[in-house]
Amino acid sequence: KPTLVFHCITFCYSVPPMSTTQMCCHVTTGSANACEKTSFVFLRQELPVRLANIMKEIDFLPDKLLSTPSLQLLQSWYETSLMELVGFLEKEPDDKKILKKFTETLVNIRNRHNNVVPTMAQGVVEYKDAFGSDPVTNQNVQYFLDRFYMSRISTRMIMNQHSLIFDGSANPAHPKHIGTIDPDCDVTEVVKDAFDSSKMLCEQYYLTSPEIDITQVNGKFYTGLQTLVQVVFQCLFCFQNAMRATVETHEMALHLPPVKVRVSLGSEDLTIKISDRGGGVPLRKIERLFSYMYSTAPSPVDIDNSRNAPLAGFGYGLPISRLYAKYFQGDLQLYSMEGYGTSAVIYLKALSSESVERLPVYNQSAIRHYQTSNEADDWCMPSKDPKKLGKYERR
Ligand code: W6P
Repeated sequence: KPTLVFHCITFCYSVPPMSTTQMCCHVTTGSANACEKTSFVFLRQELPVRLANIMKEIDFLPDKLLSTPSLQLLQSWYETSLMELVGFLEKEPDDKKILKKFTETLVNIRNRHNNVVPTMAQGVVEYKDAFGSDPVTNQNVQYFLDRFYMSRISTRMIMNQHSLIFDGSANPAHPKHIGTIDPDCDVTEVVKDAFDSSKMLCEQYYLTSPEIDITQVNGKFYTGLQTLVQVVFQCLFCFQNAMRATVETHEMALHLPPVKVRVSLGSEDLTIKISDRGGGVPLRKIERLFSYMYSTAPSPVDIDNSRNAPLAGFGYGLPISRLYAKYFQGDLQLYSMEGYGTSAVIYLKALSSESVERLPVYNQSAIRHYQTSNEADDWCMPSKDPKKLGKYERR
C-alpha cells in the first residue's frame, strides 16, 4: 500500500532547504551532461521526500474535509506523482534515455497539479457550506494551507528549475536567466512591468487607472539572485488591490491619486513599498485579507480563469503572495490607515546566500498543531452589544 512507502520516506530523510545560489549551481549547473545527472540523482530523492512530508499532513485534516470529492481527487494526484517519482530510485543515472524520461515525468507531474489551488479551495468551500466556519477552524485551515501551499511552491520551484534548464532550450528572450532565476534582476524594472500588467487589467475593468510614482533608493541594478515569479506575483496582487481601492474610492474625482512605490536596497533587505490612497482597511479586517477560509470566493474553480474575474476580487492572491515572499525568508505586510490608504511592504533578502528556502517540516510539533484544535480562546471577545456607558456613551 502506498501509504507505507510515504511513511518510510518521511522518516528516513530530513528536508534540507536550498538557497537560490544552490538552485543555480548545485542542482542545476551549466550545460554539461554530468550536471543533469547530479540534478536527477538529487531530485529523485528530494521530491518524494517533500511530497511524502506534506501528504502526512494532509492525513491529519478533519475527516469531514478529507472525505470531500475535491480532497479525494487531490490526494490521488499526490499518490500518483509520488509513485512515479519513486519509480526512478533504482534507475541508471548514466542512461540518457532515463534522464529524458525523468524530465518528461516532471513536466507531467507539474501539469497534473496545476489545479491544486482551486481544487483545495473548492474543498474548503464545501466544508464551510456544510459545517460553517468558526475562528478555531479558520486558524487550523490557515495553519495547514500555509504549509501546504509553501510545500507546493517549493516542489514546483525545483521541478521547474530542472525541466527548464535541461529541456535543452534556453529562453530566447532572456538568455541569461537560469531557469526562473535572473542573476541580474533589475527589481525596479520588474516592478514597473508588474504595474503595467495590472494597469491594463484595471483599465479593461474600470476604464481608468491610477499612475505610478516610483522612486529607487541606493543604486539602479540589483545584482543578486531573485526569482522572477516571486517578485512579480507579489507585486501584481498588491498593485491590483491598490488600483481597485484607488478607483473605487475616487469614483467621482477627475484625477486619481498615483500609486507610490519605493524600492530600497539595504545591506540585508530589499524592500518594496506600495502605497495607495484608496481609503484604507480597518485594522479588524486586515487579518481577514490573508485568511483562506474567510476570503474564499464563491466559485473558486474560476480562479484560474482570471480573465473573467474582477480585478483582485478573488481571495487567494494575498495569502499566496505572502507565502512567495516567505519562501525565500522575506515577508509581505500591510499597514493601513482607514479613511486614507494602505501601504503594502514586500521584504526580500538582499543577498542570495540568505535567500534560503523556508520549508515546513513534518514533526511532533506540527502534529501537535493538528491535535490541540479545540482549545478555547484565551482572550475575551468584545461584546457585540456594548455595555451601557450612561452619560459617557458616544453617539
Ligand atoms: C487596499 C487593500 C490592499 C491590499 C493589498 C495591497 C494594497 C491594498 N490597498 O485598499
